[in-house]
Amino acid sequence: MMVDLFASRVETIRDGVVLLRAFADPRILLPLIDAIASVAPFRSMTVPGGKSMSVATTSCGERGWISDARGYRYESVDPLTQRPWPAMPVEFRTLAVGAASRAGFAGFDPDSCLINRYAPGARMGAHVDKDERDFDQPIVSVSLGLPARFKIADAVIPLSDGDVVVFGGPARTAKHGVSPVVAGPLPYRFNLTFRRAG
Ligand code: MD3
Ligand code: FE
Repeated sequence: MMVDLFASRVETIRDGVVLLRAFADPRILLPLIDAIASVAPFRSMTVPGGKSMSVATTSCGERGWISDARGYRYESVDPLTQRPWPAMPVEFRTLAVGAASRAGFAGFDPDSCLINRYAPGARMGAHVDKDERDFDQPIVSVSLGLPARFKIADAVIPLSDGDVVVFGGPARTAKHGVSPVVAGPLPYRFNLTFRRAG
């Protein structure tokens, strides 16, 4: 077997959950998020029950995740602007494909990047991601800004600025959520979620 010089940077939390600490560079990613949000603004989506999410979202790539009174789905046109979602920056794609590959998922081909913005107090309740077509492709999550406590099944993963987590295999359909974000020296926590949706 080939010697993996970067093996110490890869931590397996449980089967299918791989953590890459400080894998992403916020100085590169945050200005790109601002550029995307200037075209497709952050908004609080309404969930089918009628409440609005505490997390503000936007998307880039071929497909964007949306929620409204009719349910959750992916669409190629942003319902807010009636325009296609902004293209996925090549820096985003390179990061996501590289992280997946480091975690053992060769050939990840994301067509969607959901951008979640958490102000202090915002949270994401426990749920399963099941609006995608192909559960063989992993999900790559990039945390930026304020830290957060990420919960998956019975595990809690503290995530900080620049941490990347890859979820695949048996973890792909696991229940997960994010505890309320605590105020700190930065205004927000951002999470980039790369998926193969279609
Ligand atoms: C584990 N977002 O947008 S990303 C979501 O931090 C979502 O904003 C969280 O859960 C956030 O759906 C977590 C990490 C994540 C995404 C999808 C998963 C973890 C997952 C699917 C299966 C298992
Ligand atoms: Fe999720």
